[in-house]
Amino acid sequence: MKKILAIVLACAMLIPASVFFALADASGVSFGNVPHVSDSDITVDGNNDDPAWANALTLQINVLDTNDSADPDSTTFATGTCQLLWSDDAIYAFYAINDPTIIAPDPDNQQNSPWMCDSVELFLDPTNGGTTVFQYRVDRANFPSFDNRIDGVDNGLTGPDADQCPTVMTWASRVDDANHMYYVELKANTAGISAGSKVGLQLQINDMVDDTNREVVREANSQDALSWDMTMYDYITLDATSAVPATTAAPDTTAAGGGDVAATTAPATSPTTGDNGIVAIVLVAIAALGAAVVTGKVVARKRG
Ligand SMILES: [Ca+2]
Ligand SMILES: [Ca+2]
Repeated sequence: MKKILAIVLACAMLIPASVFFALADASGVSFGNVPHVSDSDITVDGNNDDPAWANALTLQINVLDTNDSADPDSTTFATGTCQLLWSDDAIYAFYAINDPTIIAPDPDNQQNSPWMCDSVELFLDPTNGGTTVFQYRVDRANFPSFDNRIDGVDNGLTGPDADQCPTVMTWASRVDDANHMYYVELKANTAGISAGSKVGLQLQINDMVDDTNREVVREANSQDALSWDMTMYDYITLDATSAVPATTAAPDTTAAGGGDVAATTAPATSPTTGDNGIVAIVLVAIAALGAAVVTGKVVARKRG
């Protein structure tokens, strides 16, 4: 028995570290819990003043992608936040982006290479399975585009000329050029999700710094996953807790026939952040066991 164990361990030591991470890829670690809304709670108008937004999970987008950026040493690039909510058939995202270089989107780029426009992207893997991902993009001029990988197959870019974006998303952007800000509110139709679902997630800012050069900025994640590295995504957890603040009527202390009854709002339970460290340790342990008998696969990367 000891001899068999020694052989197994010896074989495991010969397996490159990348294989361990490839095996750990499929599940990732949690960005945190996302609270629930009804579709009627959110008006997609480019403003996050719907009350539920106050209780959304908020992630920072502030890590420069040094592989895809024109200047991987840049220290001045767009950064921002993304708030997240979910309903029974969609993921909602609200982006607030500070972009120091205001570049009007080029119409040809919008149609053919929309990632070369100041824009935000949301990548969703509804099953966190690492093979099927939906990409939703809106630029600062409110131009949408959509792409996907179904079982790893690229089905091509969808833009408004194809009149297909409204079938998969609802979007609205708002620009505040005076403060170098723009905002995008997005409803990304996402079939099959329910409370408890783990949804693979990637966030991206495309920051044009001039007409032809782009900086790419993403959220911090456990494996430095980039846009289409879907086997390496971390995930959000969909929580049944309502994001809508409960409204309670204040007691009427005035005499009969008296004044107005004021309504007050109580905050819903704040979303919690997952314990990435513990999960990562468990995943690495599981991957190490699996690595002895399973070989990793090479994932082709395509940037967009
Ligand atoms: Ca709104
Ligand atoms: Ca820019």
